Amino acid sequence: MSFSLETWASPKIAQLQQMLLSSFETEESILHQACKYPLQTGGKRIRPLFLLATMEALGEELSQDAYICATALELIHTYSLVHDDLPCMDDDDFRRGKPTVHKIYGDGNAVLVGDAILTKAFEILSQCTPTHLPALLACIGKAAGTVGMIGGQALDVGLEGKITDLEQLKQLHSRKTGALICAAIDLATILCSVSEEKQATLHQFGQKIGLAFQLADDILDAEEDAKADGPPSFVKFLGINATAQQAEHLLEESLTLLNSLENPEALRRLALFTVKRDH
Ligand code: GRG
Repeated sequence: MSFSLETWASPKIAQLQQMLLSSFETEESILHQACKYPLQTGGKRIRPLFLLATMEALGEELSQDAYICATALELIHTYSLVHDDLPCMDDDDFRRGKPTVHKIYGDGNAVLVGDAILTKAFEILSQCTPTHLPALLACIGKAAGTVGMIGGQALDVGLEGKITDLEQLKQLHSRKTGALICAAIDLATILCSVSEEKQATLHQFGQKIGLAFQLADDILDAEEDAKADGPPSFVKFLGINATAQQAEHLLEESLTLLNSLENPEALRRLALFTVKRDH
């Protein structure tokens, strides 16, 4: 029987959704309602799915710890979107076709919502079994922090100066977008206690597919990004065809890194989706 990514992913997304929302259901309040809003507007859940697919590729059961880490990652991704949409950052009125958090609750409250969702990620992580907890915390903190997502965003807003070459652009996106995707793979290798060699190979996979995700994103946003006053993007630096070629190349390289894994079908299909997606 042929493998369907949708059939594979949908029960996992349902379980994740329940965990994402239950963290804000301990009491009824407008703050909790506002925190649940960006968790209820859809989203591909690609980071959690990468984590779960990597565990499966390594031949491991999807444990409660796996779902806890997957939930924490999605919470961090969600907070970054809430803050990124604010008028002081990207100033977006809509995300996933729905009004952004600040459009509904106001700018200050959207800052609080982002902060609360980020903080919840670490509260939830604390429920992991203690064995791997220090390594899991270090991994997720680093990926979300100054040498990861926030560092990438700082480069994007020009804090360190203008992005003038392709290497700088790669660094920006490897941090801003790639780091959290790579963390999904790294977290799975920590949970599965794999050898250093396997960890390094899968980390390389994560770096390549994380960057490929951004190249695909730039192609999807090509019209917007190509504008002279648009954000620094691969399409702007390379043109659309070369960007697509680079994405394809990264995909091929990343797929070869999965060859020795026990059960890599879902991970392979997720990598393909990352580059070939239409949303
Ligand atoms: C504000 C701290 C802070 C960080 C913001 C990740 C980020 C840094 C901003 C998001 C803006 C953006 C559109 C980045 C490009 C790639 C990206 C992360 C797209 C959104 O991720 P998807 O496609 O979103 O996984 P869904 O909606 O599927 O969850």
